Amino acid sequence: MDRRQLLLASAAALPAAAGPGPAAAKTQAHRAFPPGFLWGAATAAYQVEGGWRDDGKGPSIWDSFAHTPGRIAEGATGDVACDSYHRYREDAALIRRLGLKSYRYSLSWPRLQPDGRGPLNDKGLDYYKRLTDAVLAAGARPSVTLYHWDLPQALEDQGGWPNRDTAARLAEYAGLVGAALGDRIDHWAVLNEPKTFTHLGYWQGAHAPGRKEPLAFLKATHTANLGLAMGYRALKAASGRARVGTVCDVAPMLPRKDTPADRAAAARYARFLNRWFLEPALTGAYPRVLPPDREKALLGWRDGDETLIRADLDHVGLNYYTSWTVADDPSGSNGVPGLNTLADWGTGPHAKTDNGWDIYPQGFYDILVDMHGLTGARPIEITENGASYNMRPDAGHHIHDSPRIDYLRNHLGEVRRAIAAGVPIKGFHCWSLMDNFEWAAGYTQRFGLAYVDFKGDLSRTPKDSFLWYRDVIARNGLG
Ligand code: IFM
Repeated sequence: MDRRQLLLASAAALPAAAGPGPAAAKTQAHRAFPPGFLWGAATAAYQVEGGWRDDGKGPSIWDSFAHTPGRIAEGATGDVACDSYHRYREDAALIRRLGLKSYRYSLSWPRLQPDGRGPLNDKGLDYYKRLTDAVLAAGARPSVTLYHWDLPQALEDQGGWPNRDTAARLAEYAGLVGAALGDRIDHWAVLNEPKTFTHLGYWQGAHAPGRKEPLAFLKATHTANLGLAMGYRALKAASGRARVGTVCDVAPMLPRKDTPADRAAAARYARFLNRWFLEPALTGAYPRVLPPDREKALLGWRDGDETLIRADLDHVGLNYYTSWTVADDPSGSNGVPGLNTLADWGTGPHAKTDNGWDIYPQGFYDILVDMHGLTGARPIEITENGASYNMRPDAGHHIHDSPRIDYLRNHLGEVRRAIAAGVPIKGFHCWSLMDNFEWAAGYTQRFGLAYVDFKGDLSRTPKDSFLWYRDVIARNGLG
């Protein structure tokens, strides 16, 4: 038995949360999920770890961005965040209490490679060994993302994602980490939401590194796709049992008006958002968005990239929150040649979450069925789904977040429907295990199942949604 099997076996000996009795199980059968469904929750390194300069960690673009006045709501930073770097055992206790079957987290690249190249930082590595062992001991499968947006600042200083060399750096990092942690971790994703970190980081400037350069942004998307495929190969070469995929955020694109022009714009934007970071790996080519005669130059495509960019991904992670509305914009004001759209995130006619995102569960089903057409028989996991609701503790220190329960119940219902329609969905990860640093919104938006007392002692308190989700997991279905 290797270390991972040993830890999982001892976790299996723990008392399980009570499941439903036989009568209840019968009436709930129609809401049951497939046996072995991987119920999970997710976090990401910069959003929870803190310890931003501990034990030799180098600065990331998010350290630099958050330390720049005016970038983050209320001047917040991830310097401390949930302090998971020191309190990961408390996180593991939440995992155990929920009965999670899978815990998705990310590795901080600059904690492991402070300058983005060269040998791994032993102390950083030691942290991820301890964290992973705690996750395994809590009974959950580690599901680990290599890159969730915290690029080493040293690599940004050399051009960042628009610089093609960043793909080679990512592959080096992937290989070293795969060799060092492959005894504990099987399930890997190379990237989290390449659409968001390239769009917001290099095109819109709202996220680190805060650049607004549409042409550099297009090159960044190509480097990310090369990095995915090269990182995939490096991980597999380093660890024979690694199952490697990637995580994409996807959304239905709704035409602003029911006109042929807006419908065509929505279809274009769908190719650019939902497929741009999967089709190159799976087919060796980009979906048609850019003018064909300029595509290679705009992306920095070189001969041979059609081979280099391919990766037969073992699984695909999809994140879903809300929908977009898209209008045709022949003026091309967004700066991306051929895209010709105006697009708004989170908009629509439905009720909103506390951060203003439209609640549209039906769109989840629609996009899952749509993406299945591209990903085929590959297992899909929902790697993120959840909602921001900012309820505070009441006098008895209870957090009554019933809107989050409604959100999750309705979205899980759509996942269940997609499974019944034949989409091979193997797991679901709630975003997030606990409240954390919500990027440009700082600590103003709470997505957690557990409340974190950011202004006090950083204690984690299960919300009503936590207890509800624990019961869903215990009965393997919606009640
Ligand atoms: O917090 C983020 C996460 O890092 C990536 N997906 C969306 C979440 C909510 O905005």
